[in-house]
Amino acid sequence: MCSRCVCSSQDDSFVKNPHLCDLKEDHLYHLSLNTNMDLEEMFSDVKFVCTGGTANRMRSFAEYVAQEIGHQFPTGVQMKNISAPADRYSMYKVGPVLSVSHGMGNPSMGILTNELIKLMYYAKCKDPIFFRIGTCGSIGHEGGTVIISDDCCDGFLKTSYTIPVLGKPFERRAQLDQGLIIELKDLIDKNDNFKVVSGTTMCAEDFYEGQGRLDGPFCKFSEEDKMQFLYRLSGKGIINMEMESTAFAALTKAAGIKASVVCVSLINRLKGDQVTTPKNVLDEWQKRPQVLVARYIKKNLCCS
Ligand code: R2B
Repeated sequence: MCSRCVCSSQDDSFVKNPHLCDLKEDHLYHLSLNTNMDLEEMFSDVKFVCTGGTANRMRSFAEYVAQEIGHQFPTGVQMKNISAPADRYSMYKVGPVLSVSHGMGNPSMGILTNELIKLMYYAKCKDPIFFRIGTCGSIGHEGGTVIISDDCCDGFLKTSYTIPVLGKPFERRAQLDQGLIIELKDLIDKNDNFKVVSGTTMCAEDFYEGQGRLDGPFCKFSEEDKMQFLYRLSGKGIINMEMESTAFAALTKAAGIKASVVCVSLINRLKGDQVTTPKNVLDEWQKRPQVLVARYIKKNLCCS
């Protein structure tokens, strides 16, 4: 049996792949980490894994969380992008918090989530909680509204994540932790300068036609078709659209890891397609999901 053996995979193991035993070493290539490193020493204290679209946002989240939890880096040590050599994702570690960029779309999110799950396994992390702190378009809520996904579906409105595997569709249920949603909602403060709502999230495979936008280079449907579609979604309890939730929810669920998706709406899609809000306002809005998730981390730090 190798030191990382998962042949005897207990049900509570994050990974469920006996082939991993055949690897002499495992390279988490996109994170620039491998099992020749002491991953346990480097990461076993991680309790919260926060992912978000862009490298800059996740760097500022790491700085913000450091402030919020009062994390001091040892003298002479600076927060650094651990995954910089791979030049794909950015990853920062602030005590028990990992802040990682996931790029855009399910394929990018899927690669990252697979490697993060293996990292949790190799590092022997205990009960980590994953968050996606993102942006989205909402259906019926104004820009700046924070949306907690209580379920997610794909563009065919199936509550699963389906990818072709060996030439055939392979489907996994995309499910988010319901308890975590309640805990996050409990952290809403009446003095917050933003609204928080929850509902189902549609995860599109595309930003333009895939989200019923009329402003892409190609479009074969009318404004009326688009509005009918948006109202159909709304009738099914779908309140926002983004592009990463199903991969994130399905893979974390398969690993037995609690996960939540908290996004800020950049636009009410019932009113248009283009995001025209000034950058400084968008920047302030993007901090809102971070505020809620940092509050959760702070509250649960002591008992984690
Ligand atoms: C929301 O914003 C990005 C597209 O602009 C994408 O990552 C998403 O899900």
